[in-house]
Amino acid sequence: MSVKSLKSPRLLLIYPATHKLGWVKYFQLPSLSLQQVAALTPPEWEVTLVDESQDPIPSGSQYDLVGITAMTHQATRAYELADKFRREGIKVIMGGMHPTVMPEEALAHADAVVIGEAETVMATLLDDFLGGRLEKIYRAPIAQDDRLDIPWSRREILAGKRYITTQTVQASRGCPYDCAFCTVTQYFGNRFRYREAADILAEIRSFPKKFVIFLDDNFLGDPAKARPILEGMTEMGIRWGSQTSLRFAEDPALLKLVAKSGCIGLFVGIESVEGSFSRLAKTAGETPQIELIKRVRDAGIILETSLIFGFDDHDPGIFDKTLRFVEECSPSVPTFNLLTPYPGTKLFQQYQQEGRLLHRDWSRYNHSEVVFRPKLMTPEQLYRGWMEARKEAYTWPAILSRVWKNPGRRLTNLAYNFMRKGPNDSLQVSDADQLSIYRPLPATEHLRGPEHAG
Ligand code: B12
Repeated sequence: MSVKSLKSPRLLLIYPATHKLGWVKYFQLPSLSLQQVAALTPPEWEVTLVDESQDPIPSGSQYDLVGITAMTHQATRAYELADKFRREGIKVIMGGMHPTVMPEEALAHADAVVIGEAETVMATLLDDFLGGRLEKIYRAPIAQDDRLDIPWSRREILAGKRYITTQTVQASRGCPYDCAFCTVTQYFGNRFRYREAADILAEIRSFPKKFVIFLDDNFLGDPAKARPILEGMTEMGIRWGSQTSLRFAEDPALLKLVAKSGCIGLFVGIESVEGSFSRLAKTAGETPQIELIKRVRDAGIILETSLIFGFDDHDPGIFDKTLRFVEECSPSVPTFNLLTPYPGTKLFQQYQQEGRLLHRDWSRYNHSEVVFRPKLMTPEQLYRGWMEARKEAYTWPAILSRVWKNPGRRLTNLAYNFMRKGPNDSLQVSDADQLSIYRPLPATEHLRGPEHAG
């Protein structure tokens, strides 16, 4: 059926929620993915955003087309929602990281799937929909150049919702490092692609407050490209935060510029303190990580370091070694995650081939449950070690010692640590039992492969 005759077609975009959030729902960031999809939608469309953590799911009758985004842990809920709208006779399109790596699975619930970045395919998809010739797959080519040309995201679709801030932008996509546990290189290309500095600075200048969060994987990954953005922000008196790899701190002049440009916080993936995952291309440089962490900390920047437990060369000694590492370099906020082999990664492929995946319940691929059989530990040892490490890193003496060693922003540091302490303290082994992390998978489940997009 063609819907070309409709006056103003209506697109509903949904960010699925995996569980109910209390007051913290107002301390989240809005989905940039969907703001970007909205920006790619021609102006004749009426676009509505539903963030399920804040909004009820509406009836499909008010819309012509529904678009749903999904990371892996959101996929189960995304499929439930897609099924609901299709039962109401509304066509559903899906995109984002999970449908990108599992398009065949997503197509069991959606009429069309966007594989990869929507910028090059969204207009065609919507035109096809209006013309009644929607195809099943819209595959974006994997970008080969080092330029990123994307429209500014549409923030007005967030009206009426509350977030910690809506002032988020993305300066770059792509990554040359291709880590085994990450999908970014395969789907966003093996180069850092940056937007023009002038375009980013103009977008930041349009914000009412002098504050921005960059939702990049590695904002400082290419210092030559990041420098003009940093210089621009220095002149504008902006305060900002982002995710990056630590390597930038090898260059004292760059670290100085980062601090001077208004950086208040950085999130870095350390991943592992020993073994092969401590020497990843993205982190390995001349200077040991411990030294780089101290440098960033001493520059007065709040540093959140993410550490992962469960790699194949991790034995039960890894928990203590990691805690000693954290004690020595005292990053502002240490975060500990359970290794999660996401579909579409080399790790997922390996564990699947080795029959080590415990299940494919995507809602439990969330960094807080053991979903695979580790090599040098039992799943239970991994879960308990992770839980105990989180508690130990957030005892009051550990927190106060960290805050004391961080010269800048002591009160903010204390507040962050306090916010993390509660959830860490409340973890219990019974959670693991309740989540039945040790339930074995029927053998056939191991044989099904991820539907690769590449
Ligand atoms: C910013 C970010 C966050 C923010 C999210 C803020 C928010 N509310 O969205 C924060 C810090 C909160 C976060 C948290 C988590 N994140 Co995160 N995050 C990212 C990051 C760095 C960028 C995502 C982004 O906004 N990109 C900008 C947009 C514009 O790009 P995009 O999402 O790819 O969308 C484009 C296309 O995919 C497509 N598209 C997307 N959705 C849709 C929908 C439709 C209908 C269509 C047509 C197209 C389409 O069009 C867009 C434009 O091209 C990515 C890495 C990456 N490069 O993707 C990881 C990433 C998405 N995160 C990841 C993970 C694992 C998490 C956590 C689970 C981690 C944890 N320890 O808990 C949590 C989950 C939090 C939650 N809300 O449930 C993984 C997901 C892996 C997977 N297979 O699911 C990624 C890929 C990181 C990685 N390297 O593996 N994350």
